[in-house]
Amino acid sequence: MRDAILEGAHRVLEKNDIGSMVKAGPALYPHQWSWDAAFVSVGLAHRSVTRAATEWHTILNAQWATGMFPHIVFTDTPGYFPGFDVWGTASAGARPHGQKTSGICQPPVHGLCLELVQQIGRAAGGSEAAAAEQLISLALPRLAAWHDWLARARDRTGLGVLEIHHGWESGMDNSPRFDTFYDRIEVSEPRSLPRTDLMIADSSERPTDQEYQRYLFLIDQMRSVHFDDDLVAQTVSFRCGDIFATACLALSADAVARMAEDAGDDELARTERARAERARAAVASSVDPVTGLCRDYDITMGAWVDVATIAGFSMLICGGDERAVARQREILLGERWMGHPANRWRLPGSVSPADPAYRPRQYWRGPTWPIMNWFFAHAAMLRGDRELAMLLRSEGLAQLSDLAFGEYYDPALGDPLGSRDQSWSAMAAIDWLVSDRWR
Ligand code: 2M8
Repeated sequence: MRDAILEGAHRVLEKNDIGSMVKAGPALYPHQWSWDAAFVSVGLAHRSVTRAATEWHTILNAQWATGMFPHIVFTDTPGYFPGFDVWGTASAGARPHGQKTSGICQPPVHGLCLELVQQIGRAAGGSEAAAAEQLISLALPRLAAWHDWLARARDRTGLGVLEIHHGWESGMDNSPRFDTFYDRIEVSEPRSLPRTDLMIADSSERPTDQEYQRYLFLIDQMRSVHFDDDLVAQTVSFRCGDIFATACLALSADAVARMAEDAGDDELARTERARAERARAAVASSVDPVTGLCRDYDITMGAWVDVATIAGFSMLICGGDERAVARQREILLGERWMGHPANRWRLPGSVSPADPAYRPRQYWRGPTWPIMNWFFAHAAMLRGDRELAMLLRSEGLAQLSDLAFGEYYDPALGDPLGSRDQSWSAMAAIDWLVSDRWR
């Protein structure tokens, strides 16, 4: 089975590869998404660090003058809504000339993924190692600029929690995390919605039209101020302190600090270490003493948001206070989450099957996401929790043995949902099967 999964996973990346980028999904997502691309570069590096570097060049070339990595870099392939024209970033002064991008960002997993590419290159040696070193020297200052931008534009509350302005910036688009934020948005003039996604995926597995109306409303607000950071923060109706993105930043800043130290840039290493500490402290301060889970922050209302989703386990991503980590681990392995009797595999869903909000087939409202399984496994390994890491790996590989490389899966029935041959699901399989970290 191992060989079949590995072969199938490499085939997915080859099939989705259009030269300058690997499409996030073959039909549903015909462009480069920011955090998908960072993850996917790890899978690519296992075959060719040079090809992984090309993926990074596409990410880096699209970086805005402000330092932001935009969430989508568009190809000319039609068939994705909302496309480049809907975004209206043509009028955004910070967008690099000639690059078609969206105007928002995604979770900062870039540093942690780049470090894995470096490790893969070094282990391979020869020209692969040289390609990795060349990439690192090009990318390090750009990652520093990206983190500087997050600190400047997205850390405005004083809490150290990264602020997002759209559910799409979280990567967990329609998660119940954001229901109270979206419920406050009244769309007075609904737009026509050419939902290209529904031509490919089952509508019951995707966000609703009402949700899309609100997604577009927020884009319009940002577009009206030409995606200027300060004006967006004053204008936009959605201001959420995203705890999961903050945990991602802690891991990425750690990784950038290590790469900087290795490159002899002590000043950058110091800056990034302080950044990681600030992010980690913010994640720890979000823990609800009653539930033990991390919480997002509602910036408009000035309150923590108590909704239990996979993002609540952010301490298991970034580590920190040992008691809080141990408690989250116990809850995650317990019968409301991975150990729920209805689960086909011992894997965490996006929402607990025991929660009334649980929808087993609807996108970020219940399904299990292979990329999340990989990410939690990787983070557990970094924290030295080999037992959890290896459990997530073996259950995650069992899930992917259907060779569908689903974007997400029904936790109980186990069938693949959304897009098939999703690039980041293939990447998870490749890394689990090939990397020495998992031996
Ligand atoms: C999903 O998001 C896009 C919008 O950005 C969509 O639904 O059209 C999310 O799962 C996101 O996390 C992911 O990066 C993207 C591409 O895989 O798809």
